[in-house]
Amino acid sequence: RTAALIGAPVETGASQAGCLMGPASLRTAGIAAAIEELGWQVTDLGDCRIAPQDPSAHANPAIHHLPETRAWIETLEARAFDAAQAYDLPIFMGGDHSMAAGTVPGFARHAATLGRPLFVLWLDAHPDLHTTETTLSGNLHGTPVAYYTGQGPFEGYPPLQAAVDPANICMMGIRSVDPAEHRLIAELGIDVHDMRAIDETGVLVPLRAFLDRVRAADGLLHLSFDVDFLDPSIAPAVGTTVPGGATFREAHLIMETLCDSGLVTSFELVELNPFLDERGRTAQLLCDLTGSLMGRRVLDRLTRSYG
Ligand code: DIR
Ligand code: MN
Ligand code: MN
Ligand code: MN
Repeated sequence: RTAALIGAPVETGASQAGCLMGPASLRTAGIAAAIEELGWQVTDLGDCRIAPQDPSAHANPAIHHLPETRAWIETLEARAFDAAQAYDLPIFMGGDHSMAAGTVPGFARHAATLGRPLFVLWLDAHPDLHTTETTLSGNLHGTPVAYYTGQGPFEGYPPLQAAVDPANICMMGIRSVDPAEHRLIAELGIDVHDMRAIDETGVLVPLRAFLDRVRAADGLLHLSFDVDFLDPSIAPAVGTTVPGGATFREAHLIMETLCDSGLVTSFELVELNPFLDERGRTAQLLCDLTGSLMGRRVLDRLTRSYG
């Protein structure tokens, strides 16, 4: 099986600098070797880049770095589409979450060429469901889900290439939602499992139900992993920490279960800010989680005897 590593040094969607270093930190933590060790054939395609952009104004004065975001979306949409044709598992190393406004539509366009739907598992403290009209912070990493499900208006963004059906999204770990996002969750009927729901049922009940839906629809599955999904006590290197996140074992169990399902066709690690890390600790954890997603197991359980 073939995997591609693609760096997306995007930080213009976040409030503070540092995500630019995310791909370098993941490489330093040994992400390529961790995957190769599991029998994958790994190609590191290097980092994507955009040309310098001229500033532009938007009716919403909070918004910053709109031309850069637009350029990243166009670049990453094309890179995701191409990588999905050429590799079994493209892995985008972010970069703040505004990059998903490019990667997800690129993978959705690829799925459409196969006549199959794209599903998205969104692991995040936030639903990222703002439009350019509703964002209060102006940080465009809060907008990708609204964009790729075809909401609007999105003045200043490129025309959406391929949309994801909101019914094909599952969100887990959510614990910080703005009022406009709350309204959109209800309107679109997105399958959201907030931290209270996870406390009540654990991660496997909603995850298995979602994977059954992906399998039944013969869907492709993209995993978007925001570092702030994790509890800040184990993953401090993110600009928007929110208390009460997923534990070490909850996160590994999700990755292990996804691995067993064989359904994941693309993956992105986003919002790692190495400037905020503690001696590479968060980057190392992300490499280990990637290992669990791609086949690492400490002990092979005797699955058969447990039935
Ligand atoms: C907040 C925070 N909803 C915003 N969003 C973040 O700025 O729109 N997303 N941090 O990852
Ligand atoms: Mn996010
Ligand atoms: Mn987040
Ligand atoms: Mn559900």
